[in-house]
Amino acid sequence: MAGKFFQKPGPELAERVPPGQHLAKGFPVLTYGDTPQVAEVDWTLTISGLAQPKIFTWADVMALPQNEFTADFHCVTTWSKLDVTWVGVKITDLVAEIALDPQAAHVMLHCYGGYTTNLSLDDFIRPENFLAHTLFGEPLPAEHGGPMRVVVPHLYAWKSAKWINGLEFLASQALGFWERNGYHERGEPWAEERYSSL
Ligand SMILES: Nc1nc2c(c(=O)[nH]1)N[C@H]1C(S)=C(S)[C@@H](COP(=O)(O)O)O[C@H]1N2
Ligand SMILES: [Mo]
Repeated sequence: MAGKFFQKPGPELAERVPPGQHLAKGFPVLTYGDTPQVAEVDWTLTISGLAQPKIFTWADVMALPQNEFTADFHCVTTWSKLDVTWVGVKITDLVAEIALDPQAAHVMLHCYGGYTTNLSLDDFIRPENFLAHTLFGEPLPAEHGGPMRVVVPHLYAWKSAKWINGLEFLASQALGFWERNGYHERGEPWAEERYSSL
C-alpha cells in the first residue's frame, strides 16, 4: 500500500523533491543481485584506464581528509530521501592523489559483485561528491554499500555505486549496468533523465 511507505512532502520540503518523486519513509535498500560482504581490511580501490595505475587500501582512504556530508538521495524508481548524513572523503581529494591522463573525460565505477555505472568527469569530480564509509553516524551497513560506496547527490542514485572497488578512466563515454539496460546515460533528476536518450 503506497500510503504506508511514501509521504507527501510539506511545502518547505516540496521544492527539494524533484518531479515525479515521493519521500520515502526510512531508507530503502535498492540492490540488483546479492549483497557483497567485504571486510575493511580486504577492501581496495583500483585505479585503471587513463591514469597511472594505483591501488588505494582502506588505510589510504582513511588517511585523506574526512568530511561530514548532508545530501538528498533520489532513486529513479520514484523514492527520495532528504538530508541523509554521511562521513567520508571528497572525490576531489581522492582524485588529487591520482595521476590522470589529460585524455580522461569519463569514468566507469566498478563494484564488488560486478555492478558498474558511468559518469563524465564533469559529473564525477565535484566537491559535493564523496566516498562514504559512515551513514547516520554508524559504519555503512553492507546493504547500503558498506564498507565503502560512492555518493553523487546531483544525479539519480543508481550512479551512487555501492561496494566501490575501482575507477576506470576513459576518453569517451561507455555505459554501465543500468545505462546499458535502458536508463539514461547521465540521470539528472530535476530534468527527469530516467530513460536512455541514446
Ligand atoms: N553496486 C551497486 N551499487 C548500486 C546499486 C546496485 O545494485 N549495486 N543500486 C543503485 C541504485 S538503483 C540505487 S537507488 C542506490 C540505492 O542505495 P541504497 O540501497 O543505499 O538505498 O544504489 C545504487 N548503487
Ligand atoms: Mo535506484
